Amino acid sequence: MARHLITSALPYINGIKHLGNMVGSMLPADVYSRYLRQRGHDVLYICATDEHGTPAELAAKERGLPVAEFCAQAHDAQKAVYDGFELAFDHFGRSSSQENVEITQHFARKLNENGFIEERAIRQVYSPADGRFLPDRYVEGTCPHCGYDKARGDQCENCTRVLDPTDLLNPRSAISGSTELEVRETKHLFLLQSKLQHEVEAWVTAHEDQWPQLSSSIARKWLTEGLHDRAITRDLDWGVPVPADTWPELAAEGKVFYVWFDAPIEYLGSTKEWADQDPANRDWKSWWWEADDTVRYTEFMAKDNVPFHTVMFPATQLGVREPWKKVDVVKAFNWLTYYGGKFSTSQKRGVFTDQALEILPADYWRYFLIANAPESDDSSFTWEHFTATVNKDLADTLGNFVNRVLSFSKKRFGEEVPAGAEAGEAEAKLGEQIAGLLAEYETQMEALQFRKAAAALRALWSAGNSYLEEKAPWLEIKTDKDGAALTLRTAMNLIHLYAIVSEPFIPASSRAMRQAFELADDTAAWVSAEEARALAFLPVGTPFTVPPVLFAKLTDDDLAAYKERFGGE
Ligand code: B3M
Ligand code: ZN
Repeated sequence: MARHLITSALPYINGIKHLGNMVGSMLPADVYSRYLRQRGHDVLYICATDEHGTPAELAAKERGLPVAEFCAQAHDAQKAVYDGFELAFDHFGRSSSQENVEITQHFARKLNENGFIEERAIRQVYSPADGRFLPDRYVEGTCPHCGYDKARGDQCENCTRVLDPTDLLNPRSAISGSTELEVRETKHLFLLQSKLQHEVEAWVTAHEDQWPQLSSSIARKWLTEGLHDRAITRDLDWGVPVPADTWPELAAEGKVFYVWFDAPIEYLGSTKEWADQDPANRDWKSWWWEADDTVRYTEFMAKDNVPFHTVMFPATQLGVREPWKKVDVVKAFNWLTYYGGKFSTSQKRGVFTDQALEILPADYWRYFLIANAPESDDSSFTWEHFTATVNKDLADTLGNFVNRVLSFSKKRFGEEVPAGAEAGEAEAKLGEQIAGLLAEYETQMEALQFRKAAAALRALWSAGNSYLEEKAPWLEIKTDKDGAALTLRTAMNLIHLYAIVSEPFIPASSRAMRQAFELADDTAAWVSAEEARALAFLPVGTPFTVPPVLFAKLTDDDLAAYKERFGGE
């Protein structure tokens, strides 16, 4: 038994996430956590909403809410969707928590003591009408190169040239539209990442052989470009305040830390939030303090977050000079596209997680998304592919098997696992095959190869279908009643096996399969290869009930309706 710390990149607070966000960080982490728990490991699965930064402030403003209130509501709204997806977090926290404030401030103080923070004066656009400094992208104006009149202070969307806010002609505030802008000098804290370059490089070198290639190649690219010193404070009303004991002047000016400084620290913060709910029994530091390093830490995220997790946050952790646990494995994902184009929150293109659950239960999505996870490359969501996969794998291969076996057996032998003949050659062959596929599933899951693990699961389901077709108990029963009973009993044992091994992917359907049988010991604990080979989990005479159809078959009308609602092509 090992201790596994698992985190998903923290979903940003400004809105409900789309399916691409789900498959790129939270869902695979949940699948992996569930698998490890079933295998008896001590798992802590942590996530949280990432709540600071300008987009949160602007989203709150758009809704006419104070930002704290907006974030509280938006957190609950996201949490409700994740509950609907059955993401089994040990804790889903908030980066605005007091716990995160304290740990973030502690990190900053330590970095400062160790000579990795410096105060520097910079010149920034100030908007008196808004009463605030404007981040580059919130200054708009006319591009000096192409004349486009909605160019942003960081870049012109029309000619793609990179800009400085002061380059813009007729600049105005993107927030209020005010044109009365000034350039003011202001002080900020800089994290001297350049001083940590070599240490980070050595750390990456020592760890990257455990990472998938996607993660290490991104880390390498960033290291080659070199680590630059970065401003880690902002002039915002909302964020982790700069601690007054260390920087009284900046604190008095109301400076807060930059969102990417405090967000990864919330992995620790959220763990402390979890512990603070039951301090007598939970020790957050035992998961994060490396002194007694028995924890294996796996992070899940989309590829755009990799630089922050493989280079920037490790630099912060190294600079703190305290033995905080660093990541062991960084599992990164490519993009899920919507018909080959980008899923986009701002353009409302694609399928959002709340809408997905309005259409179909979580298991349909969980299975489809993991079976098509953008692991080695981007992968494309289309309604055609989705409905075809649901129909073939879930409705036909799995759902139909369960229903056919249990209904037929009930009709011919009553509502108990039938006795019948002893297992013979066909069952021995099936057992071998099942044991082999189970081993393949385990290998892929442990290697974090989710598509391949899903393929092994699908192969387990198919093996049951082939066995059933081969033995054809509906014919067998005419000549060999005991043989038909054996076939059905074996198939029922497969259903129980499916209930166990499908649990990480489709937890609700797995419960339904498990609860079809009235077993004294109703746990989802994993099965060994020998148990899989024997296919004899269910004592003869175990009562069962036929569960309702596990997966509805999706029709052409359904497909047309989805495409009509969400757009396709
Ligand atoms: N919130 C992901 C994003 O918004 C970002 C992840 C933080 S993980 C510490 O793209
Ligand atoms: Zn331009």
